[in-house]
Order: sequence, then C-alpha cells, then structure tokens
Amino acid sequence: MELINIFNQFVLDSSEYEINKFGNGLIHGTYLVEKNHEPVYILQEINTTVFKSPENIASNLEKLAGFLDSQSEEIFFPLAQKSIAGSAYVVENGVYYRLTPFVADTHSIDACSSPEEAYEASFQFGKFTAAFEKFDANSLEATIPQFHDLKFRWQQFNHALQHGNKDRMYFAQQEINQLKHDFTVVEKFISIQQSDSFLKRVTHHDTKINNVLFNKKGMGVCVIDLDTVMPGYFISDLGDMFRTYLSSANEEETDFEKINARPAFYKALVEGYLDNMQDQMTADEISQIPYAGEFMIYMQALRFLTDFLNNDSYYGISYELNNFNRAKNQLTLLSQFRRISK
Ligand code: GN1
Ligand code: MG
Repeated sequence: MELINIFNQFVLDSSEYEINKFGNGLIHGTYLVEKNHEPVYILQEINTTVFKSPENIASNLEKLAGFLDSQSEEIFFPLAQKSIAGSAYVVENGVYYRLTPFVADTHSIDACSSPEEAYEASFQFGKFTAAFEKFDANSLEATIPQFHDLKFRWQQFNHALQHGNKDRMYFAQQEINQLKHDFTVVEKFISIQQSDSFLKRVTHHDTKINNVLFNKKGMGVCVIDLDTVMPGYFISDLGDMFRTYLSSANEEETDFEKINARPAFYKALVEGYLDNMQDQMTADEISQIPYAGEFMIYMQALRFLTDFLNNDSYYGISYELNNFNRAKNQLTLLSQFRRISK
C-alpha cells in the first residue's frame, strides 16, 4: 500500500505533501510528512504483532486527554488526528495507521549528550506522570499486557531455554548463566509487586530521549509516543532513562569497552524526575531509585537474549548476532550502572 493512499484518508488534499521514513524505532514504521520542506505530521504504521488491540491505545489516550481537560492541567498532550471518516486510525489490509500533528518548533534528539538534556527529559517524564496523580491509572487498558512484568519476562526466558534454538543456546551459555546468576533482580520485582508502598501510576514505559520534544533553547516541551502509556511503577520510566541516557555508547554498540555510566547524568536524571514526583512518591519508592536502573537494564538484557534464542522473532535486527550483542551490551551496562549507583 502506497503511504500517500493512507495519508489521503486523513486529509482532503494530499497533493503538496511529501512522506519519508523517520527515526530509528524498532517497533513501528514511522514517517515524517512535510509540506514545503516543513514537518507537519508523523504518520505511523502500528505494529499489531506487538500492540494486539490498537483500539486500546486510542481509548486510553482519549481518557487521559479528557482528564487533563477537566483539570486545566498545563501539559502538552499531542492527540492523534481523526481520519476523514472520523476514526483515530485508518485500517488498510489489516494494517493500522495513525497520524499525529508534528509539534511546531520542536525537535527530538537520538542520544543524550549532556546532564542538562538528561534533566530536561526526566523532568518531562516526571511531569507527565505527576499530572495524572488524581486519575485512576487502573482505568487504563494494558496496551501490551505484562509489558514490564519482570516475572513474566523471566518465564518467557525460561520458555526460550526449553524450546528455543539449541545452537544459539550453546553459543550464549555464558550470558544465560549471568542472567540466571542475577535472579535476585527478579525476586526484588516480585516483592515490589506484592508491596503496598509501590503505586501503580500513569506510566509512559518508553522513556528513550527521542520520545521527548525539545524547543530551540534546549528545554523539554512534552513527551510523545504514548502507545505504551498504561498503569505501571515509577521504576519503568526512571529505569529506562538510566538504561538509555547514562552511557555515551548506545544499545547497538558492539565495542563493549565503550559502554559507560556517567555519574553526572545519573544525578541529573534523579533530580529532574524528583522535581515533579518527589511529593507523590513513598519513602520505599525513593529508596529504590537505584533498583530502577538494575530492573530495566536487566530486563532488557533478558528480553534481547530471549529473542535471540527465539530466532529474532520480536526485535528488528540488522545482522545475525544483533540480539545477542544487544544482550551482552546490556549486561555490560548493568555492571557499569551498579558501580555508579551504589
Ligand atoms: C522497543 O519502540 P522502541 O524501539 O523505542 C521496545 C522497548 C525496548 C526497546 C529496546 C513495544 O522500543 O520496550 O526497550 O525497543 N518496545 C516495545 O530498544 O517492545
Ligand atoms: Mg519508541
């Protein structure tokens, strides 16, 4: 299907627009729609293998936007543009597409290169969750059931160990053992799930820095990519920022010596988040800030290795050992993180 034919179903006159691939997400196909070389929309093809009920994304976002309207909260919340037929998405041959207005005068960045950027991003994600303090997070659908449930991810890993690619299992023996050796990270998550002092909040669940829009002065404006907004713990959001902002080399790096954890960035992330969230967090939650990083980095290593054992059925890959190297990268990051977060 030509993308322009999809775009036609959202706007009446599509003739002066140009559509090009945009960004580097692993899950959705993302395209920038420009008019006279100015960005106007983001067109996305929703990955329905991952998001099995895209209707849930739309209904969650409508609930959240409705709540914000009723509160006159000052938070920028980009909603998908309705199609000509009046729907939040267009379905063509079973594929779901949605169109979101491009937020004028903003840009996103793919890597975090200063503590100031880390602070700004963390401030925005904290502000997002904090804005929904009085909203009942449990009224949201889980757009990906058990997405950040580490116990479930552990079970999937064990399933892959039983049924996955035997050659790959042999190849990855050392990394498998490392993950098993660190089972305490899973146990701690289970105790958090059972604890009354860890609250389920409106959580973004994908806090990579390219999901924050910045203005020309380098200040954060808002967060985007709201597909995985659902009930969750703070450790998901702060943890994924630790995972993806602290190292100057990213998760694709295969020279593992280049993976590091920058202490000034850690401090900035904690400050930015707490500046909006401190008053809402329990003492138990605050005491588990370092665990947030261990949790997310460990879970990502587990997910990449599980996918490697399952012959790369989930994450897009560019070369054969891509998922294996990503897992090894995350295990390296985990040990670097532990050194600075104690
Ligand atoms: C996926 O959409 P993207 O590429 O930012 C994944 C995240 C992982 C990430 C690892 C829905 O995110 O959970 O952390 O890859 N999203 C989904 O790069 O599985
Ligand atoms: Mg994303």
